[in-house]
Amino acid sequence: MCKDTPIAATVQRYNQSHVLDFVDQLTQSQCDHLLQQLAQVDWQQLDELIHRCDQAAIDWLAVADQIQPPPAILLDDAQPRISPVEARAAGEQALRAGRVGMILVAGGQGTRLGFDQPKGMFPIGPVSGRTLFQMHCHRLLAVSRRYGTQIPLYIMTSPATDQQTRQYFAQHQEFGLAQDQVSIFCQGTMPAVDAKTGKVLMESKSSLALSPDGHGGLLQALQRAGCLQAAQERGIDYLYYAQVDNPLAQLCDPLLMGYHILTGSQMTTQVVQKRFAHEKVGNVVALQGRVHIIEYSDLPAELAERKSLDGRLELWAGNIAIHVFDRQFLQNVAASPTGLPFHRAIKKVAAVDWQGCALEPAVANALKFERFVFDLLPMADQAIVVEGCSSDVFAPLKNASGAEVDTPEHCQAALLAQHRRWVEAAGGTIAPGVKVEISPTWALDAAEVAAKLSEPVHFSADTFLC
Ligand code: UD2
Repeated sequence: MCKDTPIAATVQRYNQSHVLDFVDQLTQSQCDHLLQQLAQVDWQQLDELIHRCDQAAIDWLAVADQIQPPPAILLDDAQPRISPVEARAAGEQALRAGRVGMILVAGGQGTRLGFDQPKGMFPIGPVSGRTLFQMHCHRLLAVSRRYGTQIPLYIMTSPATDQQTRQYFAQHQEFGLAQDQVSIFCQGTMPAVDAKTGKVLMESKSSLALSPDGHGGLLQALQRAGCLQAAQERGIDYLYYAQVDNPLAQLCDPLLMGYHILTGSQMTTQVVQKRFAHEKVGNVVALQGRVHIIEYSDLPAELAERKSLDGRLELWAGNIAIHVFDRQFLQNVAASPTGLPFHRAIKKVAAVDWQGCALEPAVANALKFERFVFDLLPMADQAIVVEGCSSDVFAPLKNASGAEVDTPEHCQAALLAQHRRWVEAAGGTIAPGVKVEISPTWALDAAEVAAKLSEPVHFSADTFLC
């Protein structure tokens, strides 16, 4: 039944007929499930990826002498080309005019975190226990209220996180956002293939081993879900982008928006000073007049450790995955024939062997294919880089408690430190060891805390201001 279908001829053409080896043992529904998966694969594209060298791979060592730090708008610019006051005003004007939308990528599973639900559902609020999703939604609600507009929120999930994320938002009535303000859409997947033979791996006799196609899958997913068209019809010209795992991300920050607008940038990237040479972040660099991001795993040691005359890292700009896009730029790339290049990664993927027996690989056995959103940077004719203050914009949640960096404890400490700074700057005091957590719906920034704390307040017990 499955073997005499058009897909059988296609998989045969690409020497992948083994995917149908078990069909005689499948029920009709299992067969339909497998056929549906096979029909969604772009077999020509996959064949090219298997047999051609990595499209996205640049030999960074070969161009090392051309790689420089990116031209950036720095925090300590004595004579900035664009005044922060002007930039903030331009960003606020765009927000008030309803020209800004928000993209949150939340397809990653919390594998490194040891959390078996979507990472956005991880409770991180130091006093409140609010989840990452709640914190981002409260911030967006606060920004929307401040500028008198409904900022649309586009949340990208993956097959592993989609259903639970939708249920979570429905259960919590979108955390106070309007229902039509939140669009949840699922990213695409790519088959994993055997690293030695190039054969597509089967997760079971009736299912391919599919993986999310990377956060760069955002473009096709936005396009497929109609979100780019809907954003255009809604008058959205700019799309702010952040990862769900960073609760310090200043969503829709008017200052960053303003720099993006006043420079005519198509893609703007917020960076922070790297903490050390081999920090696990992308490195934002300039190469032949374009901005690129070299992932930490691809950065040659000599480049990572290169120092400037003042002794600081020459490649200082760490990618914190906060971007601002021109909506039109995304539409142009999404409409282009090739779109973003695929990166190949060799990873462990559980599969079944030719007899259908489960294989638990002891070593990395498979090639996975992912797109990275930051590959949009070199495609932008005009891209700018803006430095942010790490303690105010970056505290990613990556690892389980006990790891050296980016654990829930690190994240919570950064949140509490920021709120402590805001309270003390407003003349308040917090007893040592006492936790004060501030919801964005109570105060979005230091200025709003100062306005709220009209007289000095002393906090002697853990407090959640909301
Ligand atoms: C990412 C960046 C790194 C730095 C760091 C900052 C890459 C490859 N590296 O490292 O340069 O900016 O973040 O925290 O991006 N995601 C999806 N779908 C996918 C894959 C990822 O939605 O298919 C989301 C995921 O939910 C997470 C984010 O993208 O929020 C980053 O995912 P990652 O774990 O692949 O990248 P990471 O954290 O190692």
